[in-house]
Amino acid sequence: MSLANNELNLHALAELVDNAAHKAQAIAQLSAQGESLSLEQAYKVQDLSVARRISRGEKQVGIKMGFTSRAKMIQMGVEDMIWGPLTDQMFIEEGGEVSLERFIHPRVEPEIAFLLNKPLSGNVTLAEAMAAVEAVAPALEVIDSRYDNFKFSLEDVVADNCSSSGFTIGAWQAPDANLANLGMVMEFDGKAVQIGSSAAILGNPYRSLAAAARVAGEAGKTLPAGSIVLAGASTAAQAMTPNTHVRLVCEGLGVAEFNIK
Ligand code: OOG
Ligand code: MG
Repeated sequence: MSLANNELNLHALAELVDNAAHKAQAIAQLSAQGESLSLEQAYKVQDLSVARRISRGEKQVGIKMGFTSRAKMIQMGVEDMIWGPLTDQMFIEEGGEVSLERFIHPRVEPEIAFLLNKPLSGNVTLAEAMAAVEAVAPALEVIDSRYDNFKFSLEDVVADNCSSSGFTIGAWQAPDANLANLGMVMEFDGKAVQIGSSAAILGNPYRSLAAAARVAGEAGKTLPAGSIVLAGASTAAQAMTPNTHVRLVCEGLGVAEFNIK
């Protein structure tokens, strides 16, 4: 089946990925099903699937950037930065518990989160991006591709809301720290499983924030004050295992942690 460029098919694909996420049941990659989506169509599917979440009562609380580090691009075999909305349903209380049953084949990755105190949209300088930050925090993101074997094309993963599934945020810090090169160690039960630096995130996580403003602007959107922005993982993601304490220790920013059951 080849994809006709009409709304109806995009709605059907949005329903497909949304149901897969909602029921935690994997589906074949859209590209493997003969659906050749353009990147623009993929973002439209993402938009429509997020609209389904909103209609179920979820609220958008921010956005996440993806593939902002070489480590992630290499792990997943893609070359471009992506982005997608975060909703309140994805929020994992810091130090709380998360059940593997909610997911298909979840992975966790170390991130840095920003909290905005001013709206951001369009082309902004690094200084403007920094001036819009109320607070910064270490964060962990749970990603769970809805596709079989966690395999996808760039368009597939965009349509699947960039694998977004969960996130937890450590204690917010004043944004006065220099974020350009902070050591980031992600531990499972106290043992380091991924080690990196915030420098891996576009050379400086604030660049990811500026990129978030730009892509939001290109999509005709604004990141409102109060938004959370996840800058993207600094290392490869790690498969989640049962009964595990996950902790990110980020130099100068502190920790973010949760328990997998
Ligand atoms: C897509 C999401 C990428 C990141 O931080 O780079 C991402 C995926 O890897 O499944 O969240
Ligand atoms: Mg991520």
